[in-house]
Amino acid sequence: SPADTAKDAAARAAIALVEDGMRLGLGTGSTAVFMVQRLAERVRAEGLRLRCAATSRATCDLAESLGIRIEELDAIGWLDLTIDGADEIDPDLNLIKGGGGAHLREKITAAASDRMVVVADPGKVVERLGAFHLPVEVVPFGMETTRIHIRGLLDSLGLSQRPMLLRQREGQDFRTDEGNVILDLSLDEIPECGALAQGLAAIPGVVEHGLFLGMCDLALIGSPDGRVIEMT
Ligand code: DER
Repeated sequence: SPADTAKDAAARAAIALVEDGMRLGLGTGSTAVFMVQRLAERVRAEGLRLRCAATSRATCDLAESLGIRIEELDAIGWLDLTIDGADEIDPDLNLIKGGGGAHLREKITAAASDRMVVVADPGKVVERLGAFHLPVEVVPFGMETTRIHIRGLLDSLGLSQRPMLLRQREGQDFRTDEGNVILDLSLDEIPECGALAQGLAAIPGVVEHGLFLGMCDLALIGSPDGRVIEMT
């Protein structure tokens, strides 16, 4: 499909940045799948020696099935480059992530990297963040009280009455790799990303949110004709 061609083009451009001996963070999601596949091709073809950390069990399983050795992030200690997808990318390279439910490990991994490069198709590029739901990872213990605190924060930011949905998968509450649940906030737009991010981080029971502010260094936007636009 055109979107797949765009994702693969972005993935190939990102993998071209990989140098022998690099310590890499491997992202999660459908675009990251193309990235891992392209990385595996280079590893096989060139015998690249890499140390790779995965941002989800899904990415770990895929990478290992393709012959890429995966290590725990703490075994590597620090990364040169993390390559990951995004749900929304604004002109300042602020992101909404978490569509795949991996944003906690993704943010930890990106924060442990000298450089974060995002790979995406054109549909992810927006003028303002917020049309895509904002995922908030929450500890199940006392979740209803956490929802009350989040509701209070949204009210204080002029985002009252916005839907907040407990993410489901196959009729069950979705559980992250850490065993937490996710509340998806439908905000439409986010006037003050910084205030919302800080407010969410301060709520007991909130583990992580999908706002990645000031973390992305480069976004590679693939297009269906195979070209790639760089956003820096
Ligand atoms: O869950 C995530 O953060 C993913 O990276 C997501 O944001 C992008 O997934 P996609 O490449 O399948 O659109």
